[in-house]
Amino acid sequence: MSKPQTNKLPPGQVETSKFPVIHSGPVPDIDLNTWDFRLFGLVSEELRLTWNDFMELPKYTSTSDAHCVTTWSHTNNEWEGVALHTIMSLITLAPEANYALVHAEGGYTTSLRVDDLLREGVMLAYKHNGEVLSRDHGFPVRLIVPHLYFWKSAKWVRGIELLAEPKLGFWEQRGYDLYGDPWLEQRYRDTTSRT
Ligand SMILES: Nc1nc2c(c(=O)[nH]1)N[C@H]1C(S)=C(S)[C@@H](COP(=O)(O)O)O[C@H]1N2
Ligand SMILES: [Mo]
Repeated sequence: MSKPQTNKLPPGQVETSKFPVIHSGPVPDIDLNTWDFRLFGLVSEELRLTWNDFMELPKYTSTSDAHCVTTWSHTNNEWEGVALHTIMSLITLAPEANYALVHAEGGYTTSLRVDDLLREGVMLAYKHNGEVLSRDHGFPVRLIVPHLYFWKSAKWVRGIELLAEPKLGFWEQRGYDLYGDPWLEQRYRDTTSRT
């Protein structure tokens, strides 16, 4: 039995049936022959995966809801890709590496904690509802962090930098909350920076 809709959404969110496309800057053109994904910073050895390396990793599927800080939610998204804990298991973190800055095409960044990267449902996704990710939604790969507001789910993701201290990403620098838990409505650090 499915849960009633009313109990499903975090406070202040409204369900939308269409899947909005939101981002700053242009949609990048990606060549899979030159695409790579890197884990760097406070790791014992940097990891670089080519597209072929990435596609050889074990597949992971997870269904989750997306909650944008601007109040729309798009529920029941089936994502297919690679679990982030699979990728993190390929490296050895420095003991002080508790934070991460996610890097995407064109300079978009977002800030996360390493323990949040290892949570259930957190993944690098290349399919949405059975179809290859569209260019607008992040082709070839986007991060999915279902338990935090959707600005953390970087489209066109290219790497993760491991850090000892939190570093603000694109929206966190512009007043969004550092952590962004939708169930606690951690939207903006202060009301004056609301856009
Ligand atoms: N690279 C990149 N990723 C991004 C963004 C962006 O501007 N650039 N915007 C974020 C925000 S604010 C939201 S709500 C979601 C929107 O994802 P969608 O376009 O697939 O709905 O992408 C997130 N990931
Ligand atoms: Mo957003």
